Amino acid sequence: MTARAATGGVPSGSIALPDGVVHLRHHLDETAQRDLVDQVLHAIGEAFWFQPTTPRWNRPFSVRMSNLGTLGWVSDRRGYRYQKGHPESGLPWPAMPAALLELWRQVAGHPTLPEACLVNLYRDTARMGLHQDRDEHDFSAPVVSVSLGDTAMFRLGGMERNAPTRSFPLTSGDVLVLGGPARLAFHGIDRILPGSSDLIPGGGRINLTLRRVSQPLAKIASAGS
Ligand code: MD3
Ligand code: FE
Repeated sequence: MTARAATGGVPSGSIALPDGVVHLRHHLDETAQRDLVDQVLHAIGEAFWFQPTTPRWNRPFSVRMSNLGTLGWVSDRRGYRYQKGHPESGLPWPAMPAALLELWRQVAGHPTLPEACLVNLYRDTARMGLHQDRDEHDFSAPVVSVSLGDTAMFRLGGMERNAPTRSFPLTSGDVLVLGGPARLAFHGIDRILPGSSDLIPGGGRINLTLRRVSQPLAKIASAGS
């Protein structure tokens, strides 16, 4: 699949990286960014943040997390998984703001809607090591990522952990669409540049990742026949 096929009607002027990666620089203007941060922080409130821990060692991530939508990604000593409710309270995740569903429709080039929006909060020294996103049951939909607040140094590799990597900044309002062969690429956040934006109350960076998690019913039915 080419980047263009994976991402639908991407406006010209966007820059194609490795196959399946589209980086829409400053896709959201200042007003759209502020509105989105307001809506997301309001939906999450105080109650829905959690501190994920690593499965093997039960060590806290440096990133704080929450989720919006019908399914949310969680990590604890039992492993990585998607679930319908908050890991401590069991309460269902808040709904995804309409603006995020609209963004997906615009850039994902995929007929279904996202089920999960992982909200990552990076304050000053938070980072995310090189990893693949492979806890979903359907890799045919792209992952759509929205960067808000401080600039992050993003690292993108290949399909194997030891493949060469490249690094480039993600700035507030940038949208990344990762589909086709890039869907399973290794990636991470080396660091953020604290104080590079004042968008997030209390400082730092918020990344939103919109994902399809389950296989469409039609696909399950045809596989079983
Ligand atoms: C490349 N988040 O939550 S978003 C994650 O900025 C995650 O918080 C980072 O990696 C962040 O899993 C990076 C950009 C991104 C998201 C998904 C990808 C890049 C990707 C999936 C495949 C390849
Ligand atoms: Fe990831």
